[in-house]
Amino acid sequence: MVKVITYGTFDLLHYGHIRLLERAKALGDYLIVGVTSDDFDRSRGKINVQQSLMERMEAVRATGLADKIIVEEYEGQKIDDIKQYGVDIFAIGSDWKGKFDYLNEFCQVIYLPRTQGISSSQIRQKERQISLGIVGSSAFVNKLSAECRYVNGIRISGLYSEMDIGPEVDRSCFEFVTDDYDRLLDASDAVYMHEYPAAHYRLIARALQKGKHVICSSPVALTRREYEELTKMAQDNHCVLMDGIKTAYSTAYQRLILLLKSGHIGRVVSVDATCTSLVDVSRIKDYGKEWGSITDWGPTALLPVFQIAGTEYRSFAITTHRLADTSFDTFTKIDFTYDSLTATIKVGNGIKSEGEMVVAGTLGYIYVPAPWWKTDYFEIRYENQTNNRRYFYQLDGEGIRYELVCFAKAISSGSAAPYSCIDGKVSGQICQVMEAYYQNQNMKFI
Ligand code: C2G
Repeated sequence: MVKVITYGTFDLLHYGHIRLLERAKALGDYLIVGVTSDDFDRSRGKINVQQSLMERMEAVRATGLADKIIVEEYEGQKIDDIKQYGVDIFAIGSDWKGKFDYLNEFCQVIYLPRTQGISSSQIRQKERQISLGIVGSSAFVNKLSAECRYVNGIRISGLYSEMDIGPEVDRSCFEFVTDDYDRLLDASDAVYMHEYPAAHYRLIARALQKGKHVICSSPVALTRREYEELTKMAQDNHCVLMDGIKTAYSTAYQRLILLLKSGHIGRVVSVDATCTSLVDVSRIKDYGKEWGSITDWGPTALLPVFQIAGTEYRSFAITTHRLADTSFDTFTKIDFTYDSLTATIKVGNGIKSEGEMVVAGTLGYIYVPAPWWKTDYFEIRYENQTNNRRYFYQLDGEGIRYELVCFAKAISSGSAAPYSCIDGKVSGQICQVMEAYYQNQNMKFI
């Protein structure tokens, strides 16, 4: 019996895929099809895949051409599979010509001509493009427009800000730059909000009232009540409102949360997260329009606290240092006490510290080195060091790219919940901490 193997993502299965499978099958008597896992696709930069692994496997099964379907999960798996299943022929489309010659050592390699005129990318692009307006004035805007290029279905429209748009912003990425917010909204289906936090509520409310979807660099609002109003407004207007914390979308961070939930370090007893950056505080002019430590870094540092320890803390205490006569905090520390664990965040804009995260448990601890909020790597460490484990994952575009993919999918499906990596409870609690901070609750000044 001649065994043939082929691999692919098979997203939105089309005529080109089916022809490939038919020809591969005709090369032998038994066809094995390896369908790539979501993680493997992500790690090789394929982030726009629309269907889940289960859906893609089901589509391949429904062709009736595969005698066996397996999942392709890691680099180098092809050699293992060929040996394990006693494969005689490896077949793949001619777009891969030469790339798999190294498999000749294990079986015959055949490149089959690719079917012209059809591809998953074309099918995906035919879906309606989301026109995304950007609100912001800092260099982050450049990162955002660069990342949008990797995301199918999103096209950037204009740029608007209430602040001075600095020379560091590349205006050529936008169709237009305007000081008229309504013009931006009218030209867009959705907006990415990266404006100073005190403006969020007003600007988001206006966008939602006009039926525009919003993703906002956290915090979404500066009080719990405002956050809840915006959530309700989004529901009433059938709009997606997503909290933008890029760390939540990084694979390493997501795996870390799953490992914790499956008890790898026992019961969690403490979460400590530090995020700082050096900014030139002497340049801060308009204090009401700044991202202080608490608004700039607070949401990122609070993310693991609320996702790991939950949002039901018993008490909290804030220690902060503000620039004289301003509400701009250069450093803030918040301690949370829960029934059976403790959590601390330290954030700074204008000071520098080690930006690491440690989650301690009854069996061991998780250590994420600086800068933990954009890490591709973490360790689980135990008393007996020989049991330590290291985890590496691909991180492209600091997580912004994945965040945008999820936002686009949420808009197409009409619901944020299945795609947002941040629960509404966590976003609401972040806004509540902002409120506590600006009301000087449980606050000590240093
Ligand atoms: N294909 C084709 N004609 C097309 C489109 C795709 O013959 N118009 C072939 C591809 O060459 C590939 C298979 O169909 O052999 C699956 O294509 P994709 O789903 O795009 O998967 P791909 O990214 O090529 O994955 O490690 C190798 C990968 O697993 C192959």
